Amino acid sequence: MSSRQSPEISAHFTESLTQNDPLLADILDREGKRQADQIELIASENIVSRAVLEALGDTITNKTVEGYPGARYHGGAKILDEAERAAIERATDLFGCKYANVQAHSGSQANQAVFVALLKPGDTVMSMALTAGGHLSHGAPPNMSGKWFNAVQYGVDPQSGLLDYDELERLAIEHKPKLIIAGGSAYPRVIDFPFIRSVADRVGATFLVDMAHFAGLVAGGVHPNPIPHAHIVSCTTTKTLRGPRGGLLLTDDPQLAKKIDSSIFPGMQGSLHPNTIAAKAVCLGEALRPSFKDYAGQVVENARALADSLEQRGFGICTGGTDTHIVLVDLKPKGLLGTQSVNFLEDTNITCNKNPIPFDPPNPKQWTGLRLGTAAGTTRGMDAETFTVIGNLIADVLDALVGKDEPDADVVERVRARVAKICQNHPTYQ
Ligand code: DSN
Repeated sequence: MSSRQSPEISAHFTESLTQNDPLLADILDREGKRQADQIELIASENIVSRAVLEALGDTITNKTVEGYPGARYHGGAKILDEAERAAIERATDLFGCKYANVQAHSGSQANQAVFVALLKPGDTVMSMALTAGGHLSHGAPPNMSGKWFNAVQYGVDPQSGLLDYDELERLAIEHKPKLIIAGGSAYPRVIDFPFIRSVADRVGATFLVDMAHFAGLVAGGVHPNPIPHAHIVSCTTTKTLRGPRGGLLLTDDPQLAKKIDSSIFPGMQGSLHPNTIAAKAVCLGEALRPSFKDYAGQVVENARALADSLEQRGFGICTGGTDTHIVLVDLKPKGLLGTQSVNFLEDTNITCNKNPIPFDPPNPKQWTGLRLGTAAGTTRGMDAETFTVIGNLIADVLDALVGKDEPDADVVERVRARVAKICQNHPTYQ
């Protein structure tokens, strides 16, 4: 039987993005090229597999569904149930826990769901301060978590830069928080989960570990797993886990699992994002493969090589090194600021972000740190030797900036050419 569809309807199903929307096609094309041509050092970024991209762009995105597998509010969900069950099963296998909720649209929403599940507005939570390496959604003043809850924040030791466990214990005893959160965005060291759990038990708090940054390292077996110590673990599937943008919540406790499920839906979210759920299942499947262990180990080895190379060139390295993919570079020994350093590095196609060094002023313009991460470069196959070269290229640009408004053009040109070569030697999707 021949189709009676109008040309317009037919085009809806057949037109490419380039035909349909040249403006957006061009923007996406240029962004793809930018990613291929730049060395990506933003610690929260990674480069997903083609398989994850395929799942993200799949027609499963058309499905609207609320509820949980086997108990949906909409029909036609049986196939999507299989995808969500696969994601749940893989998450629990990978992290060795009993329950997983895979529906959170982001890491921040995963954390918000814990707040909604366990707290009332005004309750006290305790977490690492943003300026010490914590996360916005853990009670930072400009965030809902800091506006609606009484957030007490611990920091790091001024000398070592390491988490100040004495302060954490003292504040917990003084303020009796209902929730204690560990984890953050810019803390490069392993956190003492058993100690914080013991403090939480003493004051009757629930212990949440946000492992958004290091989840892939836990999955790869190169970082301690918080699951045996925390009541709840949240994370993103982005970053070191190398998956789509979205959150996970994990626990061994059936009561907490029930509360988390109701808090995500109907407490906070409506329809889930089926394509993201499918892509989460794909990335979790990838992380279960033996090769992911090699990847995770290489991420940490590369971060240590990067930190060493910068330290040898006279930059400060917060905490003296790293246990993860994160290197927090203190620019104060060079008299530089984060913003100018990021901007000139971007001119050479090296991408990173400015960051406060603990005890920096709150104004981002005065931050004196750079946060670097090795997850994306390692995905492209860059090894420790390459990251030593990258550290020296960063140092070349920044040393050329010391005492000046901009680095010498010949230094920028030379570094840009070297970056181009590294990127060509480590191709991505093309
Ligand atoms: N928290 C932000 C970061 O670490 O860059 C985004 O996930």
